[in-house]
Amino acid sequence: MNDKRIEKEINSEIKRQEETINLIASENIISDDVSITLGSVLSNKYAEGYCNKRYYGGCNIVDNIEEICINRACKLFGVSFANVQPYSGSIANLAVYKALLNIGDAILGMDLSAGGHLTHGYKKSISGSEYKSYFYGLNNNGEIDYENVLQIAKKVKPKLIIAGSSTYSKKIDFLKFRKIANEVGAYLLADISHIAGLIVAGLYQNPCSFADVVTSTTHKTLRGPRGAIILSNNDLIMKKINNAVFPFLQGGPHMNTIAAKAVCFYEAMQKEFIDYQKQVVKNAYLMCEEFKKIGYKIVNGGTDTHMFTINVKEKGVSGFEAEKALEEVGIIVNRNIIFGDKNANDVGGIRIGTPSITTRGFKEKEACKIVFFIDQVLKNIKNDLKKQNIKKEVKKLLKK
Ligand code: DSN
Repeated sequence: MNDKRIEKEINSEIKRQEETINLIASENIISDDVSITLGSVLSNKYAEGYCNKRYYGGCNIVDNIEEICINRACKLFGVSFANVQPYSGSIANLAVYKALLNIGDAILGMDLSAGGHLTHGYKKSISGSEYKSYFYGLNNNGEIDYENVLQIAKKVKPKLIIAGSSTYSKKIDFLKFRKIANEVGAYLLADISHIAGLIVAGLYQNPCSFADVVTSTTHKTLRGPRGAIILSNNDLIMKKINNAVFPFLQGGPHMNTIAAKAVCFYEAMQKEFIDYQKQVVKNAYLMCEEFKKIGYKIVNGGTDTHMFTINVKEKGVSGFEAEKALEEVGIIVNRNIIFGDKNANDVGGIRIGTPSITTRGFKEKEACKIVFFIDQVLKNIKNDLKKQNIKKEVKKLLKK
């Protein structure tokens, strides 16, 4: 590479990823095939528009690629229509709002502090500034209280209800959400960004037959490139969504990413992918149960998925302190707002996810060791010598 400065940074990032245990629930490690596709000549091509209706010449090959990608997405999730162009999950959600709502319409999503996403109505996001956003939270057990969601929905009469979360580790009952949406005459959007891989593997209810629209990113449990998709069985809704994605929100689709999404979907159709997802869930469950055994409180009471959030505030440590101290020993997590936190800059949880370590081949034994390391760090947050020793242990585990 001629650009030595960027080459150096990339090499440092390779080393950082190799030498740390990554527990960020929304990250994963792409395959070489996805990586090669992302860096391919497809990056050179402009293709504004949709298959066979482009605003540029020379699109016959990328038309094939987008068609393959759409067909695979439809097959994988069991839907009739897919838009594979969204650059990100945020854009995918905005496209749904643009397609189904008028500015000022009411939407109902999960509260940010309960695990909702910024694009589910947070006031500082366009989803909260342009639409009238209302929220449902969790009950005292940290679970979704569907009766309460229904009561709120009856009161605020949303035009759209969003079922989905960035941290909720128990299973969401999408059918119950459908019934609530029916009762109040709302559209139902299922945002499956975190759990898409689990759904494909049959480990989580597939909302595609209940929700009017489903959005997902492709880079979390699905283990593909950064980007998103929008799925639906409704022809009319999908036409509006296509117009919302292009030309309303986006310009030229990133054809290299669309091809990489197609490769990701191919990989997700293989048997090994199901085995991988089973191990992801097994590792998360085991780690979560280990944390419980040694006295940690799990925010949603447990996990049925690839992630969970532990309450570190109860142990006298802030989320920020925990994140920082764990990074010092080579364990990467993200601090997380938990119910009852008053200030987003001083949060009491850390979120732990297993997609990345499982791609690396970690199983039960390694998962248990990681819990032990985390507990030791949190108990010795100010003890540098102890942390140095744990860092050595982390390195040893990564070398195996
Ligand atoms: N940033 C993603 C996550 O970490 O869950 C959501 O956008």
